Amino acid sequence: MAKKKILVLHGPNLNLLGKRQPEIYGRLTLQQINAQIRALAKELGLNVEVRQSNDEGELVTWIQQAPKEFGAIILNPAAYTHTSIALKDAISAVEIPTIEVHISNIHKREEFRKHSFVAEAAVGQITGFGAQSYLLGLRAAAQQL
Ligand code: CA2
Repeated sequence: MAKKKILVLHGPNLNLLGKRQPEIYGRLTLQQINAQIRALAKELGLNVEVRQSNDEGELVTWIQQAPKEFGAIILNPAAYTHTSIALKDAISAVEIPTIEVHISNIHKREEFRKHSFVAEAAVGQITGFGAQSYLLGLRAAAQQL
């Protein structure tokens, strides 16, 4: 039977949510977003584990290890979206689906944010719906299990 557990990964600086730049990222803290993710997961009958790291290598390791325990990954790679071939390669190397999410619409911002290395390996990208992006990502991940 497919594993029902989903791993949600938040990348660098997302621990600062709610404290700075609310006009771009909203007023919810990471803890509040995580509470919304857990509430929806409960409603959908899914198990979720949520982690945040500022460290690219740690995110790579978590992605590599994910198939042992999880059926899908929801990833907001934050600034590593635009720089990290290591994350792209890790996502390509694991046999479970990864859904890329962003709070802001990366295509409506600075030029450098328009390219995502992660998108080249992810199943799809959800961008620009605020904290709802994670909830849409969870529904998409549920379909992938
Ligand atoms: O919109 C998103 O979710 C991003 O992944 C957020 C990243 C950004 O580099 C991506 O281009 C788009 C930035 C996360 C940093 O979040 C902060 C939150 C509050 C204060 C400062 C940074």
